Amino acid sequence: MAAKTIVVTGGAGFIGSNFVYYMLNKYPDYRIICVDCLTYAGNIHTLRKAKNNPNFRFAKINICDKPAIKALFEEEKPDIVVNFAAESHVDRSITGPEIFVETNVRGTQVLMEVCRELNIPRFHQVSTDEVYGDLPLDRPDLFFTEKTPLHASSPYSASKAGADMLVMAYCRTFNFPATISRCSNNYGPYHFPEKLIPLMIINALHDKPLPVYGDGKNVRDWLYVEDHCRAIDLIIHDGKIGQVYNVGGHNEMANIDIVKLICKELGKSEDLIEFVEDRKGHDRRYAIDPTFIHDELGWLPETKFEDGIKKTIKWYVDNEAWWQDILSGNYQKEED
Ligand code: NAD
Ligand code: TDX
Repeated sequence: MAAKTIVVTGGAGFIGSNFVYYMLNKYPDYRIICVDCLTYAGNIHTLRKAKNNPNFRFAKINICDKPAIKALFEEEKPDIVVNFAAESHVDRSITGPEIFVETNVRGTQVLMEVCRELNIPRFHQVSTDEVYGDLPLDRPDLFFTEKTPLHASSPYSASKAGADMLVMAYCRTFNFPATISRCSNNYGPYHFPEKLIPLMIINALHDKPLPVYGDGKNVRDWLYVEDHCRAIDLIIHDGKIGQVYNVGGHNEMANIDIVKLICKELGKSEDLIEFVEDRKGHDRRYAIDPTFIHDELGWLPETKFEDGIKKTIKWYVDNEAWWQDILSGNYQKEED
């Protein structure tokens, strides 16, 4: 396969950084350019090992900054742009929705506009199953397919749905060469400790309360982050232009069961669990039907939840320096 140059936006965040490492490892002759403006969710230290690789470049740029994006793309002439950059935390979208519209909607539009002006051959939008809204708990037979109508519940998911609509509109109106993936909840290394799994691991390690929203029965469909990276790799190489791909692994778990499992794995008492006020508009259940990506691209998840959660807990135990830096705020200091 001919060597390619790939721009990865949001590559200093959770999934983006995993994708940077996945691609550098799998394609040693590809050039990987990470574009990230390092918001509170971006951590340059996460990319420390990538920075030693001569095929890797980090560019501190906001995806809404069109002149800067255009100058970079003119210089690097990417074959593919993969857009992970986003505000990603639902709770923050409830307390401060504005930045979600700016980054998730306008940022995506800026990237597509520059790609169009420079005839970049391929754009991939990393989206989420949350654009479909939620499913009831008493209908385990229902799943999200690519044909499920968009029905977002939170400002976060509405902003991601807005971006998806723009991508589809660019495909239809301008023959823009894009694909979209809508993935379920990811977990694994480098997950920012405001999200359920890393927050619970770190709080449990500190014997601090484990705040479970509402009744704890909300269900998420968990996918090990490397399986998501592999799906995107397949889509950008073999996917069909204009196509949406749902990505998920039939790993449905209630929040409370995950928290109990983390307590068990770490030898902590379930007495740490505290039921707290529910999230506003809290989606009840997400569940992806991954038949299409399996049939079209042969994708299947490889990591079972029982194994992935053990690996993830071990990673947090072994990499305390990574998350202590986040808790102390040191991670926002520039790399030495
Ligand atoms: P994250 O919050 O961990 O990382 C986001 C990254 O984007 C950070 O490095 C941040 O600095 C960067 N960023 C934010 N605004 C930017 C801007 N204006 N310009 C440049 N960089 C900017 O997010 P994540 O969990 O890794 O999610 C990545 C993508 O995957 C998002 O688009 C998200 O919607 C999607 N997604 C996430 C999940 C999940 O479970 N985490 C599931 C499905 C889809
Ligand atoms: O302290 C908590 N207590 C709790 O009960 C937190 C942070 C969360 N929760 C619940 C809310 C959700 O039902 O756990 C579940 C998972 O919460 P998050 O980790 O915040 O993830 P979620 O809201 O499901 O969204 C995630 O998956 C889809 C990502 O953050 C999104 O970016 C992605 O699109």
